[in-house]
Amino acid sequence: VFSCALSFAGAAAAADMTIGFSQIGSESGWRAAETSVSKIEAEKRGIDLKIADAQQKQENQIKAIRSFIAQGVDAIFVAPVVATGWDDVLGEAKDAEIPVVLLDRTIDTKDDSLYLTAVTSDTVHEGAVAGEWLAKEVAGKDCNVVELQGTVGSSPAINRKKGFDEAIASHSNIKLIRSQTGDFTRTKGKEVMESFIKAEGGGKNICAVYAHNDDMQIGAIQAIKEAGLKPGTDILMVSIDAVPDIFKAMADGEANATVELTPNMAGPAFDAVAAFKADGTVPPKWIQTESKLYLPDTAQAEYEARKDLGY
Ligand code: GYE
Repeated sequence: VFSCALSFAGAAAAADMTIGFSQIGSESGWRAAETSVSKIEAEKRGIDLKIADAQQKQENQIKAIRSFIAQGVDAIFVAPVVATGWDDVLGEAKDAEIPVVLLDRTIDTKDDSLYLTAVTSDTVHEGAVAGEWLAKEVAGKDCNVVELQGTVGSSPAINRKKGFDEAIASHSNIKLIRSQTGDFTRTKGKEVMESFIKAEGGGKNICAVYAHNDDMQIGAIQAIKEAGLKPGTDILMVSIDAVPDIFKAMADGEANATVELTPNMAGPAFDAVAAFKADGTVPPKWIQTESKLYLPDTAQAEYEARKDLGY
């Protein structure tokens, strides 16, 4: 009876809430899906969701948060483009007694009272899953890896690098020979991969590509094919996000592994805020989402399951 009353109270509290969402932009298919899923989840709960697109600029996110504070919204969601520089503006939200929830990325702060909870995956673990998959796949054979990093200074880029580095550290046959940011976009991912290919004997010296997201990996696949090589066989391809197009590439034999990142971060965030508003239920500081490894054997089914989710 208690949990039913709680969810009923939570639902009632949600129905008349207005929430401001400072979204990074639409740098990747995954981000576009997060935005479309957050609208669906808000609709389900009768929440008025106001989304501000920052075009990947922190100053635009800070402006949007200040505008949400001025509007007196019930809560503020932030997907922080970079990890630093949030204490002042989140302090202003705290002074206005507006709860803040972090989505899909975290911030560097000494004061975790600046946010109610963070709904994210374990991005260090994601990097480790990718590294462990590669180590198993090459089974002791020498392998030169190149890395396409996410947005400089963002928590997923920092953590996915950390996790991968730690996972391959005990495998002396795997060497990370080049690493550069592709800013989580297909265009930059392709450009950087083209430069890696040029610098590494036309790509012959490259055994694998580890990309911090599938969108950069899809750009890398195009670059590798244009260089006359076969991604997925000449060069192993492992990345993160589990977007439909990486499953298409897998089904075509052009990618080998991806790690799940659900686009539904907003659903749990809405529920945490509603419960907090209804009766002060304080959520855990971290609501963790799953990071499952996907391989080509289920690619077609996973593509079908995701293709209409707004990626
Ligand atoms: O992997 C990428 C997006 O913050 C974890 O941001 C998220 C990342 C995701 O650009 O596609």
